[in-house]
Amino acid sequence: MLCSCAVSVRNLVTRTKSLCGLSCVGDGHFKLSGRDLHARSGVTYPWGCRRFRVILTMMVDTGASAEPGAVVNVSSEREHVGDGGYASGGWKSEDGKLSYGFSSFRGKRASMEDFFDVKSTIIDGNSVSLFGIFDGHGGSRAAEYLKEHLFENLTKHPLFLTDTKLAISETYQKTDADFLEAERYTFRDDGSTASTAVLVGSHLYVANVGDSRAVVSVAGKAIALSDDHKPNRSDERKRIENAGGVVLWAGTWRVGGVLAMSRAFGNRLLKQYVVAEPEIQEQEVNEELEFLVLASDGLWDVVPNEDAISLARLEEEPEAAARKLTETAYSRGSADNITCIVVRFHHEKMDVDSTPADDQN
Ligand SMILES: *[C@@H]1O[C@H](CO)[C@@H](O)[C@H](O)[C@H]1NC(C)=O
Ligand SMILES: *[C@@H]1O[C@H](CO)[C@@H](O)[C@H](O)[C@H]1NC(C)=O
Ligand SMILES: *[C@@H]1O[C@H](CO)[C@@H](O)[C@H](O)[C@H]1NC(C)=O
Ligand SMILES: CC(=O)N[C@H]1CO[C@H](CO)[C@@H](O)[C@@H]1O
Repeated sequence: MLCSCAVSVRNLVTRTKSLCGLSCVGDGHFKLSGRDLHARSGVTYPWGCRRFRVILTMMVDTGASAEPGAVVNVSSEREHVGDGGYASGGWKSEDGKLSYGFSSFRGKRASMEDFFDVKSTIIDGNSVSLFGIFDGHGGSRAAEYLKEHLFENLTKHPLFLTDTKLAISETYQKTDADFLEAERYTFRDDGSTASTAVLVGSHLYVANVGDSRAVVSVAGKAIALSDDHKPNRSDERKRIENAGGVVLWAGTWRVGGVLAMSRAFGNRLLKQYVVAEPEIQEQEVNEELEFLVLASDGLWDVVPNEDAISLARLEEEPEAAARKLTETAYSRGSADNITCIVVRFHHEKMDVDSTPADDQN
């Protein structure tokens, strides 16, 4: 199953709605949904097909759900990462008000448990964009389930436009219950974080479960829009203890001495204590709001919020910013999965229409 393929693909333009099949044909040559894909000349890279597939699935899905024909970059330019690599891509909204980029780095360990999802759509005349990072633990099933279902179900919630916070909260918890039900007869106990940002018109809702994090740049200043769910947060410890649980030190603070976060999707065995109820913060998208960074703890463990904002600010394109962040986290020694999304808000575009023409300059 793990055939070795030397792969270096750039600028993979795809209109594929979903990834039906990726197969490895030979060095630098594979088939995707029956189409031949050849690695461009340049850097070649030994990637196991199965690993590559995980990353490619995320990317192709994301590119396609954002906009058919979106250009998605798959690149692997790091020479010194053993058999690792990273993937990135970007997209700009039709009205030019929003652009985003993502970057995902496999890290030093064996398998990828980070997933992400981006959707952009119009509901009853309102433009809606959704961004999410799902960092799995104990397996990738919970994170993958969230990617598949969370946003789909959220946008179908009857109160999505009128009471977005309630819709988010209910959908998070119902999706957790659905996942546990779907996994009922397995002997698995996968879990996942979810850090999501939902933009409805000019209102941003950031919801968090677990220790992925959302940070915005407001006039160059880093402001966290989520507070990590760590077991030693005093309110979280209290909640867990009130439910009959314990927080123990085992290398770090852990629920029941096991899990190093206090809320998560999945984690059936700790469910009484480790809930999927999100904390939600709101932010108006005004002139001062420059961009948003969502990332898994692979980034935040080694890159403080302020550094992330000042690094991302150096790059014009959100894809380049996302790549810079994952590269920095890697070079600072992060050994975990690193995935981040950078969303840039373009205010000039809004101004063009509302500012009277000034041709005397
Ligand atoms: C893809 O990568 C190329 C070269 O690295 C870059 O010029 C291009 O802008 C990237 N495309 C997107 C959509 O980010
Ligand atoms: C999501 O949608 C599916 C299919 O429409 C439904 O079965 C499921 O109960 C929904 N889950 C949530 C959390 O709304
Ligand atoms: C929780 O514990 C970690 C060490 O694992 C420490 O760095 C952090 O400051 C603690 N947080 C709180 C809120 O006590
Ligand atoms: C490639 C990589 O870093 N994989 C790791 C992703 O994170 C999970 C959970 O921390 C690890 O189990 C994987 O090995």
